[in-house]
Amino acid sequence: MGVDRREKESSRRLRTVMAAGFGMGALLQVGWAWAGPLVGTGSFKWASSSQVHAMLAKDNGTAHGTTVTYSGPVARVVIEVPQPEFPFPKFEIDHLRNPTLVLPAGATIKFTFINRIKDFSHSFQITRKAPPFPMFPKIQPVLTGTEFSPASRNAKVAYTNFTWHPSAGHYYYLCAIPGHAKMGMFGSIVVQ
Ligand SMILES: [Cu+2]
Repeated sequence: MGVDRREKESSRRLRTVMAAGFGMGALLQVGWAWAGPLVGTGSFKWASSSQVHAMLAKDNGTAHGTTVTYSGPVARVVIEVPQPEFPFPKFEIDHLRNPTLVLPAGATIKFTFINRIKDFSHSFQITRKAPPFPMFPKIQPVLTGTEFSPASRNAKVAYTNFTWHPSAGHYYYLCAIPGHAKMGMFGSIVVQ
């Protein structure tokens, strides 16, 4: 396939994504059914900003430099896609942008994923595949995490919860919306 044709193909796919909206989320998930828990787009709930504030306070990691370290049998990892998105969308955990997470092997990891962005979806997936990620990341998630979130609307913010029981190893988290991981919306996870 020539470069021109690849570009046409990729812009065609992008238009399809724009047209399909949440449908694309379902499509991307078809091959991922074997992976960990999946939170469907329709399973997101709505929180007020004071509820979000309370959720963020439940994160029990310790931030240091560019790393957030968790210990104990239950790690509570609260992931936020904060406003503003400019210049690029990002994840924020414990006030750090796309930090490396250090998690205890065998622990119960309780994730809360919050999308504060109006008019735009994001997702959260965990994979062993390392960056760089292309426009359409072809990953085999070890934890499917979320489908594309609803955008937040009016004063309400979309959020959801899911759980992971990781074994030791090196993983990455990323947003599966086309282009987001390519622009840097990802981070590392070390389970030890
Ligand atoms: Cu995203």
